[in-house]
This record gives sequence, C-alpha cells and structure tokens, in this order.
Amino acid sequence: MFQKILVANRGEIALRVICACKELGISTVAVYSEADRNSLHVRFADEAVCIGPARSSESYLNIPQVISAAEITNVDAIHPGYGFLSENANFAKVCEASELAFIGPRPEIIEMMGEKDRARREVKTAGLPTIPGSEGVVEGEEQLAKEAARIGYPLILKASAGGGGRGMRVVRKQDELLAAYQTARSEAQQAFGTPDVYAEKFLERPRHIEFQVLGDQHGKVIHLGERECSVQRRHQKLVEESPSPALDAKRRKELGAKVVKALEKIGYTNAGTVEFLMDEDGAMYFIEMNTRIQVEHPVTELVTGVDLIKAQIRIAAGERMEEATGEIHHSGHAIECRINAEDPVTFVPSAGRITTFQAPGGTGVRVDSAAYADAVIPPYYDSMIAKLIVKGRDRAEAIGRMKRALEMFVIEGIKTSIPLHRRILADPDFAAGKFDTHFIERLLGTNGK
Ligand code: MV4
Repeated sequence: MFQKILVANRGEIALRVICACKELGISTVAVYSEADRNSLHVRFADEAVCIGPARSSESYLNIPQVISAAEITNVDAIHPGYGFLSENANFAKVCEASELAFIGPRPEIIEMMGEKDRARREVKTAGLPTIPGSEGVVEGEEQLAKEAARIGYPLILKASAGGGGRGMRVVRKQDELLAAYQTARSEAQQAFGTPDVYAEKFLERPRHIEFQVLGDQHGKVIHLGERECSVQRRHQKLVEESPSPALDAKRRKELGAKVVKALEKIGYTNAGTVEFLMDEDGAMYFIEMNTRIQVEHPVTELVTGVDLIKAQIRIAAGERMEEATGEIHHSGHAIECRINAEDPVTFVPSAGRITTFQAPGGTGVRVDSAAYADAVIPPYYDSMIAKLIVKGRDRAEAIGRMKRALEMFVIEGIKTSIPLHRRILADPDFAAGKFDTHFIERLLGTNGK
C-alpha cells in the first residue's frame, strides 16, 4: 500500500480524498494556490506545498509544478480528484514516467474515452447500445449527406474532443445541415484544436442516467448501480440521486451486466462512470464515459456502503477487489444537492466572505464541504461550495429529509443556490420522479437562461 499521497486538487474533493487517506493510515500532501492558503485541505493534510498563483492554469493545472511538489515531498501516488488534471492523459503519462502512481485509469484508456466518437465505437463493439449515428467522424460533405439521410432528423453534431455538453449542434431539417456542419467544425477547432465532429439521432427529452464502475488491475470490473442526473441547468448538474426512479431491478441488472462485460473487454481500471441517455420509451443508449471520480459519487456511497475513494486508492496500489457486482448490497435511496455560491435567480457567481456557515446534521445527513464561517470564496474556481447528501429508506423519506436539511442549512455573506434547491424539492413532478433533462427550464419558465 502507498505510504504518502499527493492530492492534486482543492475544495471539498481534496478534503474528501484526505479523509480517505487518514482512514487508511496514508500520509497526505496538499497542493494549493496563493488564493487557497487558508483552505481546509491545506490545514488537514500532513504537508502542503504552494504551487503558484490563484489562476488554475498557473497552479492546479500546472503539471511541472504538481510533479515537482510530488518529488520534493517523496509521495508514492497522486490523486487528481475531479476537474483540473483528472482526465488529462498526458498528466497520467508524466506521472508514470516519474514513477508516481496516478490514481485513475491508464493513460491510453483516458485518451480513448476522451475521443468521444472513438469511445462510442469501442463500447459499441464491446456490446453497449449506442444512439444511431455516424460510423466515427463525419469526413466531408459527401459523407455528411449520406449519414444524415440514414439517421434522419432531428440529428445532433457533436465535437469528438468535446463532452459534457460542449461543442454540440442540433440540426432539425436538411436545409440547415451544411451550415450547421461548418459551424460545428469551426467551433470545435476553436474550442478543442480539432474540427472533428460526429453525428447522432437527437433525442428530444432524454433522462441522464449513469452507471458507477470500478475495475481492478487484475481484469475484474464491477458496477455499483446507477445515478439519476437529469436535474441540471446548462450541463451543470444540480441534483443527483440513486437509484434512478426510472429504472427497475430487471433493467438495472441487464444493462449493468452489459456495462461490466464491455469494460472488462476494454480492460478498464479504477473508478469510472458510463453515461446513458434514456429516451421517452425507456430505451437506454451510451453517450460518454468519464474516467474520473465524479462530484456525485456520494449518493452511490450512501446506497452501497462502498467508500469509492478508498476503492480507487486500493485499486491503484494493485489490490484485488473482493466483491462481485452481485455481492454489493444496495439499500435505501440517496439524494445530493450541489450548493453553489451563486445568485439563485440569475446564476451569477457570488464570491466573497462567508459570515455564517451552519451545516445541518442528524440522521441520514452528510455534508461534503471545505467551507466554514469566515472563509473567503475566491472568484477563480468552480462555484460549488458544498454537497448536501441525504439517505432515506425510500425516495419519499429521502425527499423529506432533504427538505428539512435544506431548511436547516444557513449560509450567510454570499448568495447560494439553497433557495433554488428548496423549489426543486417542493415540485410535484420532482416528487413523482417525472422529469427529464429539461426539468429546470420548465421549473424556471425559461429555456434555462
Ligand atoms: C444528446 C442529447 C440528445 N440526443 N445526444 C449533453 C451533454 C453530453 N454529455 C451529451 N448531451 C446530450 N446529448 C443525443 N443524441 C441531449 C444531450 C443533452 C443532455 C444530456 C445529458 C444531460 C443534460 C443534457 C442537456 C441538454 C442536452
């Protein structure tokens, strides 16, 4: 097992990784930017190294600085958290070359899943259902016309190097096709440095459901059920839950088995998430795979009892996973609300000093946060300041528990999304589990703006 791990991240996830290390008896090294000197991840790590100015490109994204900090402190491994360097195949390669274990999948797998059209092809070959679409990248106008005729309308053009909602264009009729293709290519070139796009049939009102997986370095893959992530605004998830109200035990078992088989074929290791869209008829199709631990991992932890960060560390250290998928016991229902430092109406980020921070507790309530009274929220990073996660015996109990926890969460000095979450939890369609990815637009009576 590792003796010392460097945590290449900040905020709640850095603290979460430090917690797992402490429980495993592993020493920790925090890295921090000049804006994060007084952060809790710095306070609770055994050692801390300042790696640069506030701007992430000069600190948390600065590979030479992170590797130097790892070498100076003589760590065995690096946990990248989510965001920042977590899905950077080059960083994983540099770690390998520096004889530091990267706590995540192998670089070739990160690369494969980062090329979205390639990921789609690979998982399709490995047996997962994909949305009808082009065979890989659309190479030129001739192929575009052919693919569009085959797929039909509406269709969606997606940047191969995109993901998470960036670089997409919906095409509703043939006379828009060519212009959309050209715009999509130039936007992809601008944003990602490659113009490659692929095409899929566009699903109008999908639900977003994702499977959590773990793979060890001995060829074994398991899944830990799914998370429902349809409640989002502009591709930022607001509420996640497990299990999904839209999936029954039979379908979970069927699709879960396909996911496990596909990832064993691919040779997937460490934690990962396989994203699906579910159409109005309940059919599910692969869209993307994320090769990192995700923000919403706690809902899976609460319903399975598995500590996913510890699992990641053990797997990276070469341990074998003991349980099979069928030996993971699922119980109850978990919901997470992402609390952001932002205006609940305009969604404008709200940086500044937190004056009051009274987090709720009690039965079935977990708060993952690095915030505290008197902390200053800097304007440079993601606006998420806390995750409020609850567990109940069933969905109704979890909703009741979340409502009371939101009522008892007091944050003053900055604006937060807590009032928006209270509205979501009070909505009859949310309570009935009847929603899709357009739920927030309908709730706000806007198109998500
Ligand atoms: C789609 C789609 C409809 N049809 N693909 C957005 C994020 C990226 N992971 C994929 N996305 C979508 N892909 C087809 N063929 C609709 C979306 C989409 C979406 C997906 C998941 C969660 C929220 C979303 C919000 C708008 C659009």
